[in-house]
Amino acid sequence: MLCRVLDWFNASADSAETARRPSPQTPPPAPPGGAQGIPRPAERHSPSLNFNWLIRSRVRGANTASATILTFLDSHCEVNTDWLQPMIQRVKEDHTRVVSPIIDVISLDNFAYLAASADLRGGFDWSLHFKWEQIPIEQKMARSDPTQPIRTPVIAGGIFVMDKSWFNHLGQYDTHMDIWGGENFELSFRVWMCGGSLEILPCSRVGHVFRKRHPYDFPEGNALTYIKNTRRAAEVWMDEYKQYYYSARPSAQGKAFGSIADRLTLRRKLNCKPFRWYMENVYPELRVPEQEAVSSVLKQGGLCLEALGRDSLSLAECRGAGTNRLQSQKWELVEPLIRQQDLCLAISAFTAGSKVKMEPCNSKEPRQKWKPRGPALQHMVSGLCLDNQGTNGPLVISQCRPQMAGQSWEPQVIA
Ligand SMILES: [Mn+2]
Repeated sequence: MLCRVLDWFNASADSAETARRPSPQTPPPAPPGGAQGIPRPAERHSPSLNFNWLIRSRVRGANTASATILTFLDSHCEVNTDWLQPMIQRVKEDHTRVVSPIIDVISLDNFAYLAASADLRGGFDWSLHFKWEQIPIEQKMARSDPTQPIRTPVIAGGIFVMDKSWFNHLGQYDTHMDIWGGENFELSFRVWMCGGSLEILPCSRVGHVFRKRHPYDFPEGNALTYIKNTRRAAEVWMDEYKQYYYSARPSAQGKAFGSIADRLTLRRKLNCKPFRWYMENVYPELRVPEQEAVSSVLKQGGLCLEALGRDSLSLAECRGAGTNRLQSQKWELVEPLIRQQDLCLAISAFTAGSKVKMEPCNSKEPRQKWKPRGPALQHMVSGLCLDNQGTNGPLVISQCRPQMAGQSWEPQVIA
């Protein structure tokens, strides 16, 4: 069954659509389209006259729909067997859920249907670029049943099921956004922060034709549209975190984005939570870019961790005080790195007992990634903890036992 509703809107939308060549494991973002089961508006809208026709057409479709649950789809998709019931069921149980199917890949070249991976969710980086990502390992381990819904920080685009009164209550769409792009962020932030939730339901599968090209390969006009739309999402919803969006996308600064007064009013009226809440509860995996470095000493017993060259890490008498602290005892904990000037704490191998040394910092290097675990410092990939072995012998990583003195590192900020 082809979902061919409002497809003349989308015929033009497609020329501006996101599009990497997808592999079945990592399908690219699905841009938006029309709403299903909705009569076509009587008059045709010319894109040159109505720049926001796509988003507006979705709102018009939603207003016209007589059902209590709305299903939004792109025109260039094909639904799979029994795709709709599982999503409707989830919304019936809780009307604040916004439910998306797994989006399979329909080949652009031959319309072949390729199953997408069933353990991906929607994520993004600070430039508000959508990406599919693996479910965090803890959530993956907690899944006892592959049919369980997958909580997702954002939805890919315009394919979802939502209660109509909830859609209206939450303010439909930001109709001052142009054409398409970025509205999935605005909707996703709004749903989470204003009391709802977003999920991908593995029992439901919808195929989608992804385009080959990336939106930023397109002429400037499309990039500007994307900037305007994401800027509106950032300005209305991201609070102080919008600074990271502007750092990641400096070209957005100073670009016009229209008035957001009505959306800010909506946010106040709905009493939505701050973006900090979203960061802490919905998407803690999104790392805040390098925080301002704070120098600390790492204390164990009465001694301080000291680095004298790359291969000489040891505990030594704490020397100096405040800003006069010995340079070799000053550390900056900027997750995931533990750094001293340009060198970072790194393991030499991933097995217990491996020595720890200093090497030039590289936040992408798995051997350099650490996180606090109680008083201990845990190497993120091996799961082992920084250990002095209680003998002030060479520093190694060993099985985490944070209560052991040799694994207790108390960072003390240097005033
Ligand atoms: Mn699409």
